[in-house]
Amino acid sequence: MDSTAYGSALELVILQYGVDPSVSQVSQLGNGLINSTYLVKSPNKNFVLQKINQGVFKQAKQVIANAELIDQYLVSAKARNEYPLSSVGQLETINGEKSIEIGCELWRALYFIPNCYTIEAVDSVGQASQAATAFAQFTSALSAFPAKELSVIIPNFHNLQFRLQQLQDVIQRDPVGRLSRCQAQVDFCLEQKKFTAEVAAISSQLPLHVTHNDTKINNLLFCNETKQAVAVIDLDTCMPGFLMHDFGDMVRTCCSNLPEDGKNIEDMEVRFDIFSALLQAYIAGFGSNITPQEKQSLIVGAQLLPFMIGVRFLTDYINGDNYFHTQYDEHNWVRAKNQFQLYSLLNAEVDQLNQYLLADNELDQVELAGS
Ligand code: GN1
Ligand code: MG
Repeated sequence: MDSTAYGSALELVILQYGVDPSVSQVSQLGNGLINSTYLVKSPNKNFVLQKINQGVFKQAKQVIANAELIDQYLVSAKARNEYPLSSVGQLETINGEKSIEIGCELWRALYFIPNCYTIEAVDSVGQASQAATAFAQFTSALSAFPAKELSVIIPNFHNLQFRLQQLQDVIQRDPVGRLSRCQAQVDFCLEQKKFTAEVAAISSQLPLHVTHNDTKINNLLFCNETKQAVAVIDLDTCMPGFLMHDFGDMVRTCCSNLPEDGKNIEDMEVRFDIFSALLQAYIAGFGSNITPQEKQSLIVGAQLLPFMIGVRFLTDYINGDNYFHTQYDEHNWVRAKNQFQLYSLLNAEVDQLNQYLLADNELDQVELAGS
C-alpha cells in the first residue's frame, strides 16, 4: 500500500484487522459527505474501513453499538425468513473489538459484500421500485425491534423546526461573512411558514418506527448478476423516526434529473414516473402495517426532505462548511439552491402527487373487492 497517500493511521488500523498493509490495496469508497470510507483488498480478505466523523457523531461509539444491535436483529430475522436482504455486519479487530481508536480517531470495519454495485442516479422505474421495496423491508423487519435500546445518534435530526432554528442562529452570527451572498435563500426558507406548519401538524400525529434516516439511493447495494437490491447500508442514523422521512429522502435522491449538487437548476425536472413507482412500492412493502395517515404523510415527506436538507446545506454554508465535506468554496450553497428548487417543483405539483396516492388507494380497493 502507498503509505504517503493514506498515512500511517490507516496502516495501523489495517494491522488491527489482522491484515498486512504492505500487501493491501486501499481505495476510497462511496460519496458519503460525513465519514471517510475505504475499500481494503488483501490476499486474505477484503473489507470496508471507515473513519467515523466525530465532529458529526459526538457519541461515535453509540453509532457502532446501534449498528451492532440492528445487525444482530436483522441476521436473526433473515434466519426466520422475515428479512430477504443481507445485513452488513462489523468486523472484529484482533482484540475482539468492533472499533479501534488511533489517536483521537475512531475506526471500524464492515464486511464487504462481493459482486455488488451502488448507483448514484436511478435509471428506471424498476430500479426505483426495488429501492423503495428494500427500504420498506428494512423498516418492516425492524417493526418489533425494541427501539428504546437504540441510542438517539443525532437528536432532532429530522426536526424541521430545529433545523430552521439552527439557520436563525447562524444568521445572527454570520461567522464567515457569507450571509449577504445567500440572503435570498435565507428569506425563502423563512417564508415557508405554511409548509412548516403543515409538517408540525402531521408530525404530532404519526407513529414512530425504526427508520434508516439516510435512504439515499447510494445507500443500497445491488447485485451485479441479478440487478436486485441485496443490502441496505450506512446504518449510522438509524433511529426512531417517521416513514415520511425515509420516503422523502428517496424522492429527494431519485426523482430529480440532477444530482443534489447539480448547478443548472433551471433544467431540473421531477421524474413523476419514478415518484409513482417509489410511492407504490414503498406502501406495498408495508402491507397492512401502514396507516392511511402515514400514507398521506408521504406526500409531505417528499417535499420536506429536499427542503430540510437544503436548510442544513445553507446553514453549513453560512457557518463556514464545518459539517458536510465540500469540494469547493460554494459547494454547500450550490447544494442548498438545488434542493430548494426540487422542493419548489414538488410543492407546486402537490395536487399531482396526491393523485398518485389516490390512484394507489383505488388500486387497493379494487384488489380488496376482487379478493
Ligand atoms: C449526509 O454522509 P452521507 O452521504 O451518508 C447526511 C445526510 C444527508 C446527506 C446529503 C449524518 O449523509 O443526512 O442527507 O449527507 N448525514 C448526516 O447527501 O448528517
Ligand atoms: Mg449516511
